[in-house]
Amino acid sequence: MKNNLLHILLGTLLLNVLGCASSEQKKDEKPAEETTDVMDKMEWWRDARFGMFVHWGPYAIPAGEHKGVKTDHIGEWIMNDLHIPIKEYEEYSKQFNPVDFNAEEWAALMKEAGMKYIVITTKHHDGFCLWDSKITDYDIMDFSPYKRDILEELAKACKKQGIALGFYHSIMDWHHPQAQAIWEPNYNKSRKDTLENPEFSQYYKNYLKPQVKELLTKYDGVKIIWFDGEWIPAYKTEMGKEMYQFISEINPEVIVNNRVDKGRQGMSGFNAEGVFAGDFGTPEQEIPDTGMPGTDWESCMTMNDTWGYKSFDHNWKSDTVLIQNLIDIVSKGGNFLLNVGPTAEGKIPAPSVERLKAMGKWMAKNSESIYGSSASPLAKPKWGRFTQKGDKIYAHVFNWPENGNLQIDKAIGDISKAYLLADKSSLELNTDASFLNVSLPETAPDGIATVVVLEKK
Ligand code: FHN
Repeated sequence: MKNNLLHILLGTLLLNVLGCASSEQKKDEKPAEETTDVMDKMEWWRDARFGMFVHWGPYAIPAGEHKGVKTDHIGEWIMNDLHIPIKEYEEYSKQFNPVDFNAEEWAALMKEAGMKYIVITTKHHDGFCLWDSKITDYDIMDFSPYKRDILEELAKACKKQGIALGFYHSIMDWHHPQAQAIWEPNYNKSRKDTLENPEFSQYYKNYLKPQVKELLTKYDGVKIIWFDGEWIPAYKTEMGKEMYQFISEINPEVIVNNRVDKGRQGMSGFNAEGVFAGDFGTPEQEIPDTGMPGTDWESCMTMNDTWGYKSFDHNWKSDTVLIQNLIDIVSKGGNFLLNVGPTAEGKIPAPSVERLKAMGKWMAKNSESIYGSSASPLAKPKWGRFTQKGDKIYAHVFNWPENGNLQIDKAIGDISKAYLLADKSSLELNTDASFLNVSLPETAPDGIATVVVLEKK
């Protein structure tokens, strides 16, 4: 994040106090100068702006329905929500055989959509691992009939397409006996009645950390570790700070989200007051109204209402909403991590593919206003959003003015020329007492978002 110098200083302080280092994120801090290597690791991520989130595991088999009961919650939570005992859920894991999975197709689709990175669930809360883990047999190689390392295939395909590789990893684990909480099926009830599994620290030390190390060392080019499930009471802030430091020692270039620690404030995803580890904030299913100046952040969002595949969730967001969400997020200085939930066979659902292709079509003409762009210098106009890069300000027009006159706040400063990004056709400019006015064509060349480039003098 941008206020990293301060973070490094605070991190060093923490190192002394806690015996561990941490790059942390604190709300409302002012950006500091960017001068160290630790900051540089964020550069590519800030330029990228758009990535794919993938939630995939055995929960794609029930696809939201178990023994005739449909869950009204998100698909990947079915084990917990419908109280499926471990042995019964394992039957799904034993059947998980995604014969149609094609890493090259996924990577090509990401590229076509204009996405620059992927974050895939290596293990979600159900505990099933999508790679050949040496630390457990509850994985795709040893437990399922598939016998192919999904992460390895994706790592290769993404490298070929220039897509950066990121791994989601759940701290909470409903399958591991030392991690389960008291409310979960199969919890050893003879233990003390507590919300915290008394053996959690062993799981942390002997399972969670070794798995993270395995993920970071087994695959080529891992750029992001994206934690989740950090809210469980047994996971402590000291563990989060130690985990952050552990990762930095293995590879200081790896970017870690703020859910490695305990600071996340609900769905807004930013850190509460205090000193917490993590390189960026993670608003979930929402876009902060005014962004978060001086802080790196990424909104993660579903295309329908579930992360993991649910056969009966058809509540898809439109192309317009998704494209405008991407622009809105970039105009506030954030990244967009857009989710797909592949089927049990390994296919990205057709409605997701259609939407990604539509986003790709828009990006093919307009990505200059997205990649490497930063937050708008001006407040949100009624007609759309601004982004900026170098001496250019990009006006994204969502609502085409009926009189063909785009009014821009004069606070924008001196503008020498204006043109449409998609075809470079130039636009007339004039200034009156209140506004800079740009004369637009009668009808919007792009009904979702037409980009007008405004070049500063
Ligand atoms: O419980 C998870 C949920 O299943 C999903 O993975 C999302 C993605 O950010 N995170 C959690 C809730 O915060």
